[in-house]
Amino acid sequence: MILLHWSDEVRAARDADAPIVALESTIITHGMPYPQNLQTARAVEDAVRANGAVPATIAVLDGVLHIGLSDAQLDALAQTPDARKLSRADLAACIATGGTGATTVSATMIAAAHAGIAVFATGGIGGVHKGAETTFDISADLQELAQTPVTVVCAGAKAILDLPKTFEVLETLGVPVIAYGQDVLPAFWSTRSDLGAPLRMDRAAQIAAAHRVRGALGLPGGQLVANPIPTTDQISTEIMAPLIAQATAEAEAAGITGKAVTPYLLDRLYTLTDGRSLKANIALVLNNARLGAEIACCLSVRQG
Ligand code: PSU
Ligand code: MN
Repeated sequence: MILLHWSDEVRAARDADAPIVALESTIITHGMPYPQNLQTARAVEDAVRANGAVPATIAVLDGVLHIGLSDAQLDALAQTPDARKLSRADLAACIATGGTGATTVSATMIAAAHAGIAVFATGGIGGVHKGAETTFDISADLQELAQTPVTVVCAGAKAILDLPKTFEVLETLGVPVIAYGQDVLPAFWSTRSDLGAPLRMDRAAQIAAAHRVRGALGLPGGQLVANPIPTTDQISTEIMAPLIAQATAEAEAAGITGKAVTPYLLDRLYTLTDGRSLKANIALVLNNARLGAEIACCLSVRQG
């Protein structure tokens, strides 16, 4: 059974033990409109390369799990909005039935770990949705962080979520949450939330070292690195909070549930902010790609 297909660039990096950074594809198909999604995907790959690592964008195309996409494949995927949105629950089924799907954080972590890639950069992870006490809507991303040994670089949990509950669950699951260079957790579009960071690290080498120690201790699960959006690109929580409340109320009134919730909210916020939320989203993903590459470079240095 052929499960994995490696792109030439990623295979060469793997064979040379060069640093690799995994990238997800749901952000391309369900997180941003075309053509900004394609431009961003390319720019993110270039940001990884510019910082000394090789990007491996992950997706399932016609039943094959791709570790690294060609530019033509990236282009085609960016124009396949009906690609499935794959998490741990449906990754195998999509491969088995010859389907095409984009990988969320959980499915990308599984693919990365399977391929031996330790670092993964994205925008924001999924988490506990507002109102989860009645809907039970909690992203599979959180459980994945508890069981799959990949260091995930994000800009915090998406601020459409209930951030206090999201970080409580991560604490319960024993997931290290590391704020990069500051004492508070970032809030995706904004550099700061009002939540203190459980851990703080100021250098990529420290994050890589912690990843290694977890491996040496035989701990399952990954690390979550919360890297604040660059200040010049942020949108303050004062501006975002009422718009998020409005989008959330609209989603509820429209009866949006399950996998459709996150894409619906992101799309509404794009409109409500006149495109500013997308600009910020692009800036923070690029920023995470750079830090992911730095961490991957630290990890690929042989230990004596
Ligand atoms: N971050 C973004 N845009 C996105 C996502 C994350 O900036 O579209 C995606 C990720 O793939 C994440 C998913 O895993 O949203 C979470 O979806 P859900 O809330 O349905 O678990
Ligand atoms: Mn959900």
